[in-house]
Amino acid sequence: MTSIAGRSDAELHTELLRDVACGLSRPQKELPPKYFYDRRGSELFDEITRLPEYYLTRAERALLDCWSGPLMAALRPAALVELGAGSADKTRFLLDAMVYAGSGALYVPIDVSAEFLDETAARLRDEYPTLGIEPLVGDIAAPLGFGSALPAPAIIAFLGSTIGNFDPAGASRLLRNVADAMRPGDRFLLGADLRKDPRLIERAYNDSQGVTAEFNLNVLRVLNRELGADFDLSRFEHRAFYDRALHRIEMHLVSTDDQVVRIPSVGNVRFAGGESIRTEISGKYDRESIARLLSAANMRADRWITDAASTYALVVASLDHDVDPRS
Ligand code: AVJ
Repeated sequence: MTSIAGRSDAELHTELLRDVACGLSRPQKELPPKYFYDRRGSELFDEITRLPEYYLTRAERALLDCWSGPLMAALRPAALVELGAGSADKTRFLLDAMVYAGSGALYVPIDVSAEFLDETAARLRDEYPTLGIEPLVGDIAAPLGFGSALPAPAIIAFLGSTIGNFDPAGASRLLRNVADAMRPGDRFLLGADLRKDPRLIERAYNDSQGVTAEFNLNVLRVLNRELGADFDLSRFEHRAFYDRALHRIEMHLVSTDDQVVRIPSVGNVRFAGGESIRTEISGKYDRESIARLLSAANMRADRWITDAASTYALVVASLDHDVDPRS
Protein backbone atom coordinates (compact mmCIF):
# COMPACT_ATOMS: atom_id res chain seq x y z
CA MET A 1 0.00 0.00 0.00
CA THR A 2 1.20 3.52 -0.75
CA SER A 3 1.84 5.83 2.15
CA ILE A 4 1.47 9.61 2.10
CA ALA A 5 4.90 11.20 1.74
CA GLY A 6 6.22 7.62 1.74
CA ARG A 7 7.12 7.40 5.42
CA SER A 8 8.78 4.19 6.54
CA ASP A 9 8.01 2.15 9.65
CA ALA A 10 11.23 3.51 11.22
CA GLU A 11 10.07 7.09 10.66
CA LEU A 12 6.65 6.31 12.10
CA HIS A 13 8.32 4.76 15.14
CA THR A 14 10.47 7.86 15.62
CA GLU A 15 7.36 10.01 15.42
CA LEU A 16 5.61 7.87 18.05
CA LEU A 17 8.65 8.17 20.34
CA ARG A 18 8.69 11.93 19.89
CA ASP A 19 4.92 12.30 20.45
CA VAL A 20 5.09 10.19 23.62
CA ALA A 21 8.24 11.86 25.00
CA CYS A 22 6.93 15.39 24.37
CA GLY A 23 3.35 14.65 25.30
CA LEU A 24 4.10 12.99 28.63
CA SER A 25 6.58 15.67 29.73
CA ARG A 26 3.99 18.49 29.59
CA PRO A 27 2.35 19.79 32.80
CA GLN A 28 -0.93 18.38 31.41
CA LYS A 29 0.26 15.06 30.04
CA GLU A 30 -1.07 14.40 26.57
CA LEU A 31 -1.16 11.73 23.85
CA PRO A 32 -2.34 12.24 20.26
CA PRO A 33 -5.62 10.40 19.57
CA LYS A 34 -4.32 8.90 16.34
CA TYR A 35 -2.57 6.22 18.43
CA PHE A 36 -5.93 4.78 19.54
CA TYR A 37 -6.37 3.15 16.18
CA ASP A 38 -4.46 -0.10 16.04
CA ARG A 39 -6.53 -3.11 15.00
CA ARG A 40 -8.19 -3.49 18.39
CA GLY A 41 -8.72 0.27 18.74
CA SER A 42 -10.32 0.46 15.31
CA GLU A 43 -12.64 -2.41 16.24
CA LEU A 44 -13.53 -0.74 19.55
CA PHE A 45 -14.28 2.50 17.73
CA ASP A 46 -16.52 0.58 15.34
CA GLU A 47 -18.32 -0.77 18.39
CA ILE A 48 -18.67 2.78 19.78
CA THR A 49 -20.42 3.87 16.59
CA ARG A 50 -23.15 1.31 17.31
CA LEU A 51 -23.71 2.31 20.95
CA PRO A 52 -27.13 3.77 21.83
CA GLU A 53 -25.47 6.82 23.47
CA TYR A 54 -23.15 7.61 20.57
CA TYR A 55 -25.54 9.63 18.37
CA LEU A 56 -22.87 11.06 16.04
CA THR A 57 -22.53 8.18 13.59
CA ARG A 58 -26.27 7.62 13.27
CA ALA A 59 -26.90 11.33 12.73
CA GLU A 60 -24.24 11.53 10.04
CA ARG A 61 -25.42 8.35 8.39
CA ALA A 62 -29.00 9.66 8.19
CA LEU A 63 -27.77 12.86 6.52
CA LEU A 64 -25.58 10.95 4.05
CA ASP A 65 -28.45 8.58 3.29
CA CYS A 66 -30.67 11.51 2.25
CA TRP A 67 -28.15 13.85 0.73
CA SER A 68 -25.53 11.73 -1.07
CA GLY A 69 -27.74 11.44 -4.17
CA PRO A 70 -28.51 15.15 -4.55
CA LEU A 71 -24.91 16.13 -3.74
CA MET A 72 -23.32 13.74 -6.23
CA ALA A 73 -25.89 14.66 -8.91
CA ALA A 74 -25.00 18.33 -8.47
CA LEU A 75 -21.23 17.99 -8.03
CA ARG A 76 -20.56 15.11 -10.45
CA PRO A 77 -17.11 14.31 -9.01
CA ALA A 78 -14.59 12.19 -10.89
CA ALA A 79 -13.04 11.03 -7.63
CA LEU A 80 -13.78 10.80 -3.94
CA VAL A 81 -10.94 11.17 -1.44
CA GLU A 82 -11.72 10.36 2.18
CA LEU A 83 -9.55 11.50 5.09
CA GLY A 84 -9.58 9.08 8.04
CA ALA A 85 -11.68 6.54 6.18
CA GLY A 86 -11.64 3.78 8.82
CA SER A 87 -14.10 1.07 7.83
CA ALA A 88 -15.63 3.42 5.21
CA ASP A 89 -19.06 2.26 6.35
CA LYS A 90 -21.06 5.44 5.72
CA THR A 91 -18.94 6.15 2.65
CA ARG A 92 -21.04 3.62 0.76
CA PHE A 93 -23.83 6.19 0.48
CA LEU A 94 -21.42 8.54 -1.27
CA LEU A 95 -19.89 5.78 -3.41
CA ASP A 96 -23.32 4.45 -4.47
CA ALA A 97 -24.39 7.95 -5.42
CA MET A 98 -21.15 8.70 -7.28
CA VAL A 99 -21.47 5.47 -9.26
CA TYR A 100 -25.15 6.22 -9.94
CA ALA A 101 -24.30 9.75 -11.13
CA GLY A 102 -21.87 8.05 -13.51
CA SER A 103 -19.29 10.77 -13.00
CA GLY A 104 -16.61 9.07 -10.95
CA ALA A 105 -14.55 5.92 -10.94
CA LEU A 106 -11.97 6.45 -8.21
CA TYR A 107 -12.07 6.23 -4.42
CA VAL A 108 -8.99 7.16 -2.37
CA PRO A 109 -9.39 6.25 1.30
CA ILE A 110 -6.67 7.63 3.58
CA ASP A 111 -6.12 6.29 7.09
CA VAL A 112 -3.41 5.78 9.74
CA SER A 113 -4.43 2.17 10.32
CA ALA A 114 -2.82 0.22 7.47
CA GLU A 115 -4.28 -3.13 8.44
CA PHE A 116 -7.83 -1.85 8.71
CA LEU A 117 -7.45 0.12 5.49
CA ASP A 118 -6.25 -2.96 3.60
CA GLU A 119 -9.33 -4.92 4.63
CA THR A 120 -11.63 -2.04 3.81
CA ALA A 121 -10.05 -1.70 0.35
CA ALA A 122 -10.39 -5.43 -0.31
CA ARG A 123 -14.07 -5.41 0.69
CA LEU A 124 -14.83 -2.36 -1.42
CA ARG A 125 -13.09 -3.84 -4.48
CA ASP A 126 -15.53 -6.77 -4.16
CA GLU A 127 -18.57 -4.54 -3.71
CA TYR A 128 -17.64 -1.96 -6.38
CA PRO A 129 -15.98 -3.84 -9.26
CA THR A 130 -16.18 -0.79 -11.55
CA LEU A 131 -14.52 1.55 -9.08
CA GLY A 132 -10.77 2.11 -8.72
CA ILE A 133 -9.82 1.90 -5.04
CA GLU A 134 -6.44 3.41 -4.19
CA PRO A 135 -5.83 3.48 -0.43
CA LEU A 136 -3.17 5.72 1.08
CA VAL A 137 -1.69 5.06 4.52
CA GLY A 138 -0.77 8.17 6.40
CA ASP A 139 -1.36 10.92 8.87
CA ILE A 140 -4.19 13.13 7.67
CA ALA A 141 -2.62 16.07 9.55
CA ALA A 142 0.34 16.03 7.13
CA PRO A 143 0.29 17.80 3.75
CA LEU A 144 -1.80 15.76 1.30
CA GLY A 145 0.48 14.82 -1.56
CA PHE A 146 -1.69 13.21 -4.23
CA GLY A 147 -0.17 15.49 -6.86
CA SER A 148 -1.80 15.85 -10.25
CA ALA A 149 -2.77 12.17 -10.51
CA LEU A 150 -6.19 12.82 -8.99
CA PRO A 151 -8.94 13.10 -11.63
CA ALA A 152 -10.90 16.36 -11.50
CA PRO A 153 -13.17 17.42 -10.08
CA ALA A 154 -12.66 15.64 -6.76
CA ILE A 155 -14.54 15.69 -3.50
CA ILE A 156 -12.31 15.54 -0.44
CA ALA A 157 -14.46 14.21 2.39
CA PHE A 158 -13.60 14.52 6.07
CA LEU A 159 -16.43 12.81 7.92
CA GLY A 160 -17.21 11.51 11.39
CA SER A 161 -16.47 14.85 13.09
CA THR A 162 -12.81 13.81 13.26
CA ILE A 163 -12.09 17.54 12.79
CA GLY A 164 -13.04 17.77 16.48
CA ASN A 165 -9.82 15.96 17.44
CA PHE A 166 -7.84 19.04 16.43
CA ASP A 167 -7.53 22.25 18.44
CA PRO A 168 -8.37 25.42 16.46
CA ALA A 169 -4.76 25.87 15.29
CA GLY A 170 -4.45 22.21 14.27
CA ALA A 171 -7.83 22.26 12.53
CA SER A 172 -6.83 25.37 10.56
CA ARG A 173 -3.57 23.72 9.54
CA LEU A 174 -5.42 20.60 8.41
CA LEU A 175 -7.97 22.61 6.42
CA ARG A 176 -5.18 24.63 4.82
CA ASN A 177 -3.56 21.35 3.74
CA VAL A 178 -6.90 20.36 2.22
CA ALA A 179 -7.21 23.73 0.47
CA ASP A 180 -3.65 23.37 -0.86
CA ALA A 181 -4.60 20.03 -2.43
CA MET A 182 -7.81 21.44 -3.96
CA ARG A 183 -8.09 22.70 -7.51
CA PRO A 184 -10.84 24.96 -8.85
CA GLY A 185 -13.99 22.84 -9.08
CA ASP A 186 -12.95 20.50 -6.26
CA ARG A 187 -15.13 20.43 -3.16
CA PHE A 188 -14.51 19.76 0.52
CA LEU A 189 -17.21 17.79 2.37
CA LEU A 190 -17.01 18.11 6.14
CA GLY A 191 -19.05 16.19 8.74
CA ALA A 192 -19.20 17.96 12.11
CA ASP A 193 -20.91 17.34 15.43
CA LEU A 194 -22.90 20.37 16.62
CA ARG A 195 -23.19 22.08 20.01
CA LYS A 196 -26.17 20.84 21.99
CA ASP A 197 -27.28 19.93 25.54
CA PRO A 198 -23.96 19.04 27.26
CA ARG A 199 -25.62 16.10 29.01
CA LEU A 200 -26.32 14.42 25.67
CA ILE A 201 -22.74 15.02 24.56
CA GLU A 202 -21.26 13.72 27.82
CA ARG A 203 -23.37 10.57 27.65
CA ALA A 204 -21.95 9.80 24.19
CA TYR A 205 -18.45 9.61 25.71
CA ASN A 206 -19.45 7.78 28.92
CA ASP A 207 -21.42 4.83 27.59
CA SER A 208 -23.02 2.40 30.02
CA GLN A 209 -21.24 -0.63 28.54
CA GLY A 210 -17.77 0.83 29.09
CA VAL A 211 -16.73 0.50 25.46
CA THR A 212 -15.41 4.07 25.35
CA ALA A 213 -13.40 3.39 28.51
CA GLU A 214 -11.85 0.31 26.83
CA PHE A 215 -11.14 2.38 23.72
CA ASN A 216 -9.46 5.06 25.83
CA LEU A 217 -7.32 2.53 27.76
CA ASN A 218 -6.32 0.86 24.52
CA VAL A 219 -3.84 3.66 23.79
CA LEU A 220 -1.80 2.42 26.77
CA ARG A 221 -1.82 -1.08 25.29
CA VAL A 222 -0.47 0.42 22.07
CA LEU A 223 2.41 2.07 23.98
CA ASN A 224 3.13 -1.16 25.85
CA ARG A 225 3.35 -3.09 22.59
CA GLU A 226 5.06 -0.51 20.34
CA LEU A 227 7.50 0.94 22.89
CA GLY A 228 7.81 -1.87 25.45
CA ALA A 229 6.26 0.40 28.11
CA ASP A 230 4.86 -1.13 31.30
CA PHE A 231 1.57 0.76 31.79
CA ASP A 232 -0.66 -1.17 34.20
CA LEU A 233 -4.13 -0.64 32.70
CA SER A 234 -5.82 -1.45 36.00
CA ARG A 235 -4.23 1.69 37.51
CA PHE A 236 -5.79 4.15 35.04
CA GLU A 237 -9.44 5.19 34.78
CA HIS A 238 -11.46 6.61 31.91
CA ARG A 239 -12.83 10.13 32.36
CA ALA A 240 -14.68 12.27 29.81
CA PHE A 241 -16.32 15.67 30.36
CA TYR A 242 -17.64 18.56 28.29
CA ASP A 243 -15.79 21.86 28.58
CA ARG A 244 -18.58 24.42 28.11
CA ALA A 245 -16.23 27.34 27.48
CA LEU A 246 -14.13 25.59 24.83
CA HIS A 247 -17.13 23.66 23.41
CA ARG A 248 -15.35 20.36 23.49
CA ILE A 249 -15.23 16.95 25.11
CA GLU A 250 -11.97 16.14 26.84
CA MET A 251 -11.10 12.51 27.36
CA HIS A 252 -8.53 11.61 30.01
CA LEU A 253 -6.90 8.59 31.62
CA VAL A 254 -6.62 9.25 35.34
CA SER A 255 -3.92 7.58 37.42
CA THR A 256 -5.51 5.85 40.41
CA ASP A 257 -2.41 6.35 42.60
CA ASP A 258 1.22 7.51 42.70
CA GLN A 259 3.13 5.43 40.19
CA VAL A 260 6.14 5.36 37.89
CA VAL A 261 5.78 3.96 34.37
CA ARG A 262 8.85 2.75 32.52
CA ILE A 263 8.99 3.56 28.81
CA PRO A 264 12.24 2.34 27.17
CA SER A 265 13.89 5.07 25.01
CA VAL A 266 11.68 7.67 26.67
CA GLY A 267 12.44 7.27 30.36
CA ASN A 268 10.47 6.90 33.56
CA VAL A 269 7.23 8.82 33.77
CA ARG A 270 5.87 9.75 37.21
CA PHE A 271 2.16 10.00 37.89
CA ALA A 272 0.64 11.46 41.04
CA GLY A 273 -2.64 9.92 42.20
CA GLY A 274 -5.45 11.70 40.29
CA GLU A 275 -3.06 13.05 37.65
CA SER A 276 -4.24 12.44 34.10
CA ILE A 277 -3.16 12.06 30.51
CA ARG A 278 -5.42 13.93 28.10
CA THR A 279 -5.94 11.45 25.30
CA GLU A 280 -8.47 13.24 23.10
CA ILE A 281 -10.39 16.43 22.55
CA SER A 282 -13.60 16.35 20.52
CA GLY A 283 -14.73 19.82 19.50
CA LYS A 284 -18.37 20.70 18.88
CA TYR A 285 -19.35 23.38 16.37
CA ASP A 286 -21.97 25.76 15.13
CA ARG A 287 -22.35 27.52 11.78
CA GLU A 288 -20.20 30.42 12.83
CA SER A 289 -17.28 28.40 14.18
CA ILE A 290 -17.25 26.27 11.01
CA ALA A 291 -17.34 29.40 8.82
CA ARG A 292 -14.36 30.75 10.78
CA LEU A 293 -12.38 27.51 10.36
CA LEU A 294 -13.09 27.46 6.63
CA SER A 295 -12.23 31.10 6.06
CA ALA A 296 -8.89 30.67 7.88
CA ALA A 297 -8.13 28.10 5.16
CA ASN A 298 -9.40 30.34 2.33
CA MET A 299 -12.53 28.28 1.87
CA ARG A 300 -16.20 29.16 2.10
CA ALA A 301 -19.26 27.06 2.83
CA ASP A 302 -21.53 26.58 -0.19
CA ARG A 303 -24.06 24.39 1.61
CA TRP A 304 -24.95 23.74 5.21
CA ILE A 305 -26.97 20.53 5.65
CA THR A 306 -28.36 19.53 9.02
CA ASP A 307 -31.18 17.48 10.58
CA ALA A 308 -34.31 19.03 12.10
CA ALA A 309 -32.85 18.89 15.63
CA SER A 310 -29.47 20.35 14.52
CA THR A 311 -27.63 17.34 15.87
CA TYR A 312 -24.99 17.20 13.19
CA ALA A 313 -23.96 19.01 10.02
CA LEU A 314 -22.62 18.21 6.59
CA VAL A 315 -20.86 21.19 5.04
CA VAL A 316 -19.90 21.52 1.38
CA ALA A 317 -17.09 24.02 0.89
CA SER A 318 -15.05 25.36 -2.00
CA LEU A 319 -11.98 27.52 -2.44
CA ASP A 320 -12.67 31.21 -1.80
CA HIS A 321 -11.61 32.24 -5.28
CA ASP A 322 -13.40 29.35 -7.02
CA VAL A 323 -15.88 30.60 -9.60
CA ASP A 324 -16.97 27.11 -10.66
CA PRO A 325 -20.78 27.33 -10.79
CA ARG A 326 -21.64 23.92 -9.28
CA SER A 327 -23.33 24.11 -5.87
C1 AVJ B 1 -13.69 9.61 15.65
C2 AVJ B 1 -12.80 11.53 16.68
C3 AVJ B 1 -15.00 11.57 15.82
O1 AVJ B 1 -14.45 12.35 18.90
O2 AVJ B 1 -16.38 11.37 18.82
C4 AVJ B 1 -15.50 8.38 20.13
C5 AVJ B 1 -13.68 9.42 18.62
N1 AVJ B 1 -13.71 9.08 21.09
N2 AVJ B 1 -15.60 8.15 21.44
C6 AVJ B 1 -15.18 11.41 18.58
C7 AVJ B 1 -14.29 8.98 19.91
C8 AVJ B 1 -14.53 8.57 22.03
C9 AVJ B 1 -14.59 10.25 17.78
N3 AVJ B 1 -14.00 10.72 16.51
